[in-house]
Amino acid sequence: MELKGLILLLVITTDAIDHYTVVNIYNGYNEKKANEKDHITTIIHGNHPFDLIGNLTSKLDAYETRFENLEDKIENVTVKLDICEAKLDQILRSIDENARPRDCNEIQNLGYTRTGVYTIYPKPGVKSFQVRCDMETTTGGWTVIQRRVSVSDFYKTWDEYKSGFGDVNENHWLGNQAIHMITSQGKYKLRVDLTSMENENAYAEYESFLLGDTQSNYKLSFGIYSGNAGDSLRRHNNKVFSTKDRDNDEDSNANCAQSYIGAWWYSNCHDTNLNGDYGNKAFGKGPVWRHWKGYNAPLKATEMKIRPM
Ligand SMILES: [Ca+2]
Repeated sequence: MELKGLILLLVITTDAIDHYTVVNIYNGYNEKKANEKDHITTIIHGNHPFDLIGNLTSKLDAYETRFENLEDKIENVTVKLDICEAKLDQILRSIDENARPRDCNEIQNLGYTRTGVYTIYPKPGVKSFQVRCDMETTTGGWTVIQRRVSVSDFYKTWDEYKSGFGDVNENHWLGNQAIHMITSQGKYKLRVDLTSMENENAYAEYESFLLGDTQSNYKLSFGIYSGNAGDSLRRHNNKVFSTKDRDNDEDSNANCAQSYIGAWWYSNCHDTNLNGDYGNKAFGKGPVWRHWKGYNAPLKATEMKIRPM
């Protein structure tokens, strides 16, 4: 009775409160509640902490597999790059070797058949230099180390003989340093071509021709002789180089280089003096080859040349 009376009183007195407002408030409350319920359901059933860990683990597994695959791929690429690098290296080396002949024999092997001046590269890291290549005598491929074909001054100093002098195409000494470098890169033979004032020719060849380094004073060594000029160089085997300003010879009383106006591997002087005074007919002073024309017959032309054995 009392409740009915209250409601009636409310309906009568609160004319301002709309029926629909009450309904809306009620519906809103229900809706909110349902949403919260859904939310809680989602938390409990959909994203349960164990499910989250499971999901993460399987995702990590997948990533691990992908990383492993990537690792394999990188390894494959690395191996392929290594192979490419090795091939490139090989190609570069062969280009290098072909483009950088070490002596006239290698120039000949590249197909050059004309006698003349060429550039050789005897040692990596050492500056290239020009040489005269004799492509005609016997097999060709000779690197000329000494040449005299006309009046020429060969009475030079130690340093000049060390680094070489003259015109590579004409009268010249290639240089003890260069001869040392070339002959220490393989086994070489020496050939000496001689022309007399009467235009006769003779030659001498020596196996295993080698010039030592500067510390050895460019010590000369060689093996078996062959030829028709006679074995005049034999006396100079295992001797060291002397010049007018550097007496390394076996003559304790004099400097053979000064006595015979030359520079050579003198012992107690010589049996041949190819760097002697051009045209000089005095005993042993000219460019002579004792066993062919004797001490008093300076030669018109001389050429010393080397090639691999
Ligand atoms: Ca001496």
